[in-house]
Amino acid sequence: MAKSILIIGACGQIGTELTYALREKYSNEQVIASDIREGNEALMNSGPFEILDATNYDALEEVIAYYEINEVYLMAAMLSATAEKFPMRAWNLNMNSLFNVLNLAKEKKIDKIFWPSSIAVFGLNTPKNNTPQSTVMEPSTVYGISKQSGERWCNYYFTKYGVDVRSLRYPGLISWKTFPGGGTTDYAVEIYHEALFNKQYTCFLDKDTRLPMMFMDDAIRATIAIMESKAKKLTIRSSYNLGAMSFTPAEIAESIKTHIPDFNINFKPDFRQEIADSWPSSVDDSLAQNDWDWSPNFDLEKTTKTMLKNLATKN
Ligand code: AKB
Repeated sequence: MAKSILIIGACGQIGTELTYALREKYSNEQVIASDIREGNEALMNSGPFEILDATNYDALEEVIAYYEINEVYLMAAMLSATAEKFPMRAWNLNMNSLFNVLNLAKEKKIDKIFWPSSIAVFGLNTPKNNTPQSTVMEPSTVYGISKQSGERWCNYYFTKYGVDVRSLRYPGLISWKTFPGGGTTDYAVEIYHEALFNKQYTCFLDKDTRLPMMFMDDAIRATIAIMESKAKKLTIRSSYNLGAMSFTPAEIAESIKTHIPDFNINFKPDFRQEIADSWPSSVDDSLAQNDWDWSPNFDLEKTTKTMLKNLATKN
């Protein structure tokens, strides 16, 4: 049977670029985009789209049957900063959507699932530098708790029911096509927009807050790579650590200043500082490197150059 892919949360920061990438790789008709609301014009015009609430099992089952879907990428989630404001809504969205997809796979209505986890699964007692794949995990945010629980459920469904679920612990993701929404690492996208158009940015994290980050092209490449890996190569069915670069707000500002010398940054940490302080500074992704040959293409310098160039021509 030809591959038929459903992307849930296709209008978000990752979903948008994943939809474009998968449509390019396969065909527009083979990749069904879905979200709770419509996305930008380019996405809406690039292939089939369904309004879909992933917490509604029946609606999800209907779309899967109609398009004869065999692979699902579940990208809908409430991110760390917003989830702190709406804990129960975040828990319901992040967990129920995952259970719906896992149960559809358990009932053999789909063959393969991608579900994103995050560096938010770690907490204050986790080793901060080069954080191992398996270590202390005591997340202190609603989002982190939902991602850690989700990882355990993914592993459980794989072990008990043979569900082919694959997952990555994304670091902060930097992109120019779509804004992130409600995350703690969003500053690393905002800063490029503000530097380019206002030459001034007030950062909501402190200047020395070092976090793992990744350019979106690398994240999309990793996502497709793990989905295309042979099942027998995958030794982790909870979620893989995934790394590319780590930097502080002061360092990204310096990198921007090499292109925009009169850019000025100041720092006014808010409630997101506490979230960032509980996360790793860098992660050890050697299992991803060994199991499915992961290696990133973008460092901070290349990210800055690409972001500024594309934002300048886009607007
Ligand atoms: C967030 O900041 O909440 C996300 C993440 C690191 O998972 N970008």
